[in-house]
Amino acid sequence: MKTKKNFNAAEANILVTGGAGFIGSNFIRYVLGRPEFRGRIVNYDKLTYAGTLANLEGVAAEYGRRYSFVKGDICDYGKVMKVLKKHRITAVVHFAAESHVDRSIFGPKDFIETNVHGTFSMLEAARHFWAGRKDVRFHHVSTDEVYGSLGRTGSFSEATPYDPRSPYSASKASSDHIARAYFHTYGLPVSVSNCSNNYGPRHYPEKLIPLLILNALDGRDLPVYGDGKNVRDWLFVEDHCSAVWSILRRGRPGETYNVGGSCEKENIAVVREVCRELELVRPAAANPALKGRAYADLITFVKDRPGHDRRYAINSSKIRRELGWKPAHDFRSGLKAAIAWYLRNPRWLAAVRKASYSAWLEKNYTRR
Ligand code: NAD
Ligand code: TDX
Repeated sequence: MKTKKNFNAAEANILVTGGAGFIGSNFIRYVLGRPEFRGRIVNYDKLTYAGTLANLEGVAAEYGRRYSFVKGDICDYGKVMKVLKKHRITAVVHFAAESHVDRSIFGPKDFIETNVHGTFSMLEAARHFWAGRKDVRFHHVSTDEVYGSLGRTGSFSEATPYDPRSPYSASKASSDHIARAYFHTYGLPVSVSNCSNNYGPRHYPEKLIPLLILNALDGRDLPVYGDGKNVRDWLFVEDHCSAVWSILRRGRPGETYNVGGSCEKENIAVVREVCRELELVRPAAANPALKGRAYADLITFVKDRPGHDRRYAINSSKIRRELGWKPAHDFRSGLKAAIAWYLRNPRWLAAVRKASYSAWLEKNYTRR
């Protein structure tokens, strides 16, 4: 009798979409660095404003033919199909997305295009290329924002009904539903993860934590939306990478796993912690850009984000119980590591500063 081969992540040829972005690039480094991983990784990325090959500096030199990069759009079915065939891909880890909520408010079209149509196109390509094989895997990476906004208590479980509020979260919710439909309808071995807010190295500085670090070092305002009491549940990016890797290794197709660090914080508390840590490692008194002010003096309350979700909190007991995953960092150690990384990487900073993220924000957010 012919035995059915099971999917083996350690031997897989993995196509990582969005691998030049924040989490994708950390994931590629994480997996290539795992001693049990003997496969190859192909990074497929369009290199939008959020993607840069600077995030993969040194990877090709270290891993040779086990890592390659292809520039392409996930909406380009023909190109994706060619890459799947050429590299005999056995797993897709789908990170590519438009990821910034504020940008989705000011220009939702790209979010529908990439997050909805692009995910659909990736699923179609995988379905046709794998043609019913079960020893393969499509992992779709998503967000806790699909569940909507919480009140003072409670947390999101995998059973929480979807209630997205921003064009970003609505586009991710839509892509999650399509991904799950491909499992139920076509038997494509799809898994999904919904993760809370990440932070850490290579985070594009339009997002809160890297924006605070870079603005503070430059002596610029630290913009806090609304009353600063919105709550996010923070997870160090490497812990998200280890969660996705444990889903690939031991997770079941058809399942959804919530991922989070049980680390809820009001935004204003995050801002203060960033200022405190910076005062320790790069005191404002010795930073000429501060002109005698403390970092905390830069805190500026600005107009709120429209439809700003009040609170997110993730219940990640399923992945902890079933797959034995747990985060390795708490917020203090993670924030220290993140700040240290930004201070050690001035070339990376110079490259992203050119993208003038602050000008974009200032154009779209006026002060109160
Ligand atoms: P990011 O914006 O830093 O990176 C996105 C990457 O996707 C970039 O390299 C970009 O060039 C690429 N990309 C965008 N459109 C593309 C297209 N049409 N074709 C090919 N490549 C394209 O995003 P991130 O923060 O690394 O997020 C990655 C994924 O994780 C997203 O799906 C996001 O929804 C999800 N997620 C993010 C967080 C977070 O806190 N950042 C939390 C939970 C889930
Ligand atoms: O300048 C700012 N001031 C501010 O108060 C920025 C950029 C943000 N904020 C607030 C808004 C949020 O409450 O800080 C919180 C975090 O904001 P972002 O960093 O923009 O993240 P968020 O909107 O929570 O979404 C992030 O986490 C979930 C990622 O961008 C998403 O891709 C992910 O799905």
